[in-house]
Amino acid sequence: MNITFCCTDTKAEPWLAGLHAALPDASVEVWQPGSPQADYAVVWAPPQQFLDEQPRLKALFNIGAGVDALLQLKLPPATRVVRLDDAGMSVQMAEYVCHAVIRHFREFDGYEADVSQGKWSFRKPRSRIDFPVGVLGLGVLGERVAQALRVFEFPVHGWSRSPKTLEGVVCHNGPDRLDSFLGQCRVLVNLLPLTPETSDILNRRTLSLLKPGGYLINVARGAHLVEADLIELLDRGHLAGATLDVFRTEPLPASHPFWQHPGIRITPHTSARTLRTESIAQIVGKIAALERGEPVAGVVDPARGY
Ligand code: NDP
Ligand code: OXD
Repeated sequence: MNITFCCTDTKAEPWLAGLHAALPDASVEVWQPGSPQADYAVVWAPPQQFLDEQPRLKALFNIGAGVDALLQLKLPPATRVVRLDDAGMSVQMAEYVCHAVIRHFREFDGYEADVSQGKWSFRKPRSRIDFPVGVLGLGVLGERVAQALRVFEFPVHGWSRSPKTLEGVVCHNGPDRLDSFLGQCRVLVNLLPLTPETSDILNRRTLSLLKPGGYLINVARGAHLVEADLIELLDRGHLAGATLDVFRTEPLPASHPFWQHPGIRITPHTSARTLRTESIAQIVGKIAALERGEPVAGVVDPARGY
């Protein structure tokens, strides 16, 4: 079996060593223009030339959960695209989102500012009933985040395309229910895939529907958010703040207003990192299943966009 590796911005050697250790009989090589046909590919942001030269792949494993960039390319029609299905990301995402929600709810930024000025002062405790959290997207990551927020007893709502039942989570679904879902939330967490339907979904109109003093946490993709609309709603005082991990342009340009905005906390697309060991184990397990003719989780539907 031949496996080709084509991951931009990723150090190849440890991935090749890990794949080779798990599949000693396979040939595992870094792709170069003109490389021979492979059976499977492990990719992140491959060039179009790679896809054009590898038309007979049985599967293309994306070493991330989001496939929006990959689906912009012309893919070999018969090749399955398989994304990472958790592989250690959901616990990281739950940590990140709970941290952001709790930091805002408990006003830890305010305490930090007070302490830095030598002030010992208390703030009135807030009621979590007044902080319903909505999670856009109840997939692998969104469901884990919703469950983690329940542990802290926040009222939790979720929105997905198809109907869901999750214990302790008020589930809404479909475009007709988006506005009523948003109207019931004060904190909004975005965990949608980026597709033609979800692009720009966080905009002046939708974010205005959040309860006054709303808070946005965007951990999915920068192109979900109309950035100027967020700044306007923060400056108008309808939104109290935002934690953003993803941006339309990454790295965030030095001149971007988000860097200096007092209501915005930023991190450099790090909320849930790809973990090499877990990812290799998942890819190797899926190759074995596909070789046995069995179905695997995480197969992308290009028509749906995720
Ligand atoms: P999944 O595919 O498992 O879940 C996607 C969820 O979004 C599903 O619940 C789906 O609904 C819902 N959804 C999709 N389209 C719509 C729509 N038009 N209307 C309503 N709901 C919709 O994805 P993951 O949870 O694994 O990942 C989500 C995203 O998180 C990734 O696509 C990626 O962009 C981002 N991500 C960001 C990371 C970071 O470090 N910042 C790391 C990893 C991922 P249904 O269940 O009905 O299909
Ligand atoms: C992913 C990401 O999609 O890192 O996995 O954003």
